[in-house]
Amino acid sequence: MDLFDDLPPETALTQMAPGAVLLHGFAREGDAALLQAIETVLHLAPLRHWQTPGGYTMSVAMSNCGPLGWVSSPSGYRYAALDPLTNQPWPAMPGCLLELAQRAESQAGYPHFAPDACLINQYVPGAKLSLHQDKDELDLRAPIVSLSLGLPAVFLFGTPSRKDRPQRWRLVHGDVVVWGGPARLAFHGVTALVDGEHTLLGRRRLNLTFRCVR
Ligand code: MD3
Ligand code: FE
Repeated sequence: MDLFDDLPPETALTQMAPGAVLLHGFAREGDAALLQAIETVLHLAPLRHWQTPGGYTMSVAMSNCGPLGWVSSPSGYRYAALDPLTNQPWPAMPGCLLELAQRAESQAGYPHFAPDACLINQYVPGAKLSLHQDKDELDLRAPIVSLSLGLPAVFLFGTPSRKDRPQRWRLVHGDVVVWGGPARLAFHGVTALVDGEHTLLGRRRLNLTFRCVR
């Protein structure tokens, strides 16, 4: 049996590196419903700019849904069950988002997993994310699924060594990437968002990452 047997014909798939699979336009269909679900979450847990332990304010605005959320403060990063802004639990992960993440995972050839955190990143023109690793999740065997919506971004994708020069990939509206196996600890980042206008999202990009934290 071939991994690609049950793909709908319109799903193009690129292996970016061992363990990293790009599903081109996987979420384009139904994008308006996904966006509506995201906006409902953001109404309850507004986007905010975290302070970093290094004393900077991040240019990317962030929020979360699901049982755990990623939070940052001058004293460090962590996953937390309560939103420090509202002191309330993070909003539940909408069913359409969870289903999308799980479908993407099986399309990419990974077994099922149950993400307990979904980070929501918003980029406006000029916002960027410096090269980093995501390694605060307990089970590093579980892949991370990422969903890109809105303006295109240049994604930097390196190796587990910071010294290696990263590859550059353009991620566009509806792209979904599954990062697991040897790609899970790769250094990665996003270059400064170029201004533009997206028909559905306007002058911004949203990126959601689904993770197994505990
Ligand atoms: C590769 N977000 O939230 S998504 C992040 O576009 C983050 O907002 C970026 O990096 C964004 O931590 C990139 C793609 C991504 C996410 C996590 C990864 C790629 C990854 C973890 C390991 C390897
Ligand atoms: Fe990351």
